[in-house]
Amino acid sequence: MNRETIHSVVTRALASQPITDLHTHIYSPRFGASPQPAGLLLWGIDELVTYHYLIAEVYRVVPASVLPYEKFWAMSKAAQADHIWKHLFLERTPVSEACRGILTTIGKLGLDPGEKSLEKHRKWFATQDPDKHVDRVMEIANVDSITMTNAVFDDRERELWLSNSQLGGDPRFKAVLRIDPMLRNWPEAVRRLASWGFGVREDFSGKTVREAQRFLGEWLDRMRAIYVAVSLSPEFHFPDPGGAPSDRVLREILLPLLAERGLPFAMMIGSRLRVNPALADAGDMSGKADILAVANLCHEFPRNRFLVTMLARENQHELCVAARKFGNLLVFGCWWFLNNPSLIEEITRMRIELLGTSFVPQHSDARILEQLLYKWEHTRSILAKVLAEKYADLAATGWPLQPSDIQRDVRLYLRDTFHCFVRSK
Ligand code: HDL
Ligand code: ZN
Repeated sequence: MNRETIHSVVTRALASQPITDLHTHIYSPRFGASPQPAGLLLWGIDELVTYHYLIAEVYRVVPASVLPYEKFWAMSKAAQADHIWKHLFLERTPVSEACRGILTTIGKLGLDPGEKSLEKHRKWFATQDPDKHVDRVMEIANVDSITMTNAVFDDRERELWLSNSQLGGDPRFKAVLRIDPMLRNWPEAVRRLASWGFGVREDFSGKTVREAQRFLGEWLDRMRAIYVAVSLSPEFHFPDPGGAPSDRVLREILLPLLAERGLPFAMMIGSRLRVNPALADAGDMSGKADILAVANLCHEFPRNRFLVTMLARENQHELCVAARKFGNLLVFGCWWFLNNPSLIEEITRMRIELLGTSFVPQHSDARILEQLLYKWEHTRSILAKVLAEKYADLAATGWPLQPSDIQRDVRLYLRDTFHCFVRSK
């Protein structure tokens, strides 16, 4: 196959391969849908345009000295969207990745990306039924399974699960137990668990380990969770030089339980939260983190499987090298501030060169349903470019590369490596 043929085979293989999206913040419509105030499924043009990435970007153009944060947050969702649309799309060129994503999404839905007013789009979305819309978006994006992020320490989410046992039954979605406070703020986690009737103490005395594992076990069962996840700060170390509680939570509570249940543990490392609290979800930053923590965990817990992504570009090469040392480490995604074409290209090229086919190139991290359309469209085109280049280099050695080889690899990259790692069928 010559370069042109390889590129078209790769492009077709990527387009036709259903994707299992291993990390998103999208919810099944069973959790309620916006604009219902308590609805957790976010969808529609106003949610898309007020994505926290765009709130951060509009505050670079209209600073808080002009529009105080509290005034913005007091605006209606539509008014916030109009503000963002005016400043980032009408008065400036929507050239950033998050802006371009909105236009890709609008186009993929068959609407006019050149439409200058949000009103027409609002009218179209108002005629959509959320549940059917989920099917349509998954079909267009060619995503066969959406992995949720189910934050058990979030009151709204926890109450919904306790009040509705059918919540986890939507076959299009899989649940993930997200437990950040247990590793980022143990005193707070102990307070919450104790208030829910679990006999835990900050000093780990008494029945703390057993009771914390009972808590985790109950939620793993209730959610039928396919893995447990946390986001960790750049200062995360294992073991922690200061003997942070996270050492004991990992060693005595979480990892033995996950090993026994055969479930992976996902660590998303490098998020420095709320450096600008007034921006809320848009106020987080990235930071270089300690790869040795990952290597130490993989080494000390060979019966556990670790899904890891890191937020700093500077950590990516070291993470690939660590993955070469530990088969129980699966590297995934170009997370958050790395989910941009220039960085997806750089990181994916590096990972293919160091890890071959044994990694998961991407997750969408989508928060709003329709973001699946642009996040996967943009990623597929970058993957096509990088994979075509790598296969052309391979073909140049005289290796008899076949289209079926490429299809098999693409299936591994976009679906099967993850399914095998979480042991789901
Ligand atoms: O902690 C996480 O899962 C991150 O992905 C955050 O949700 C972040 O705000 C985000 O949406 N990144 O894309
Ligand atoms: Zn996320």
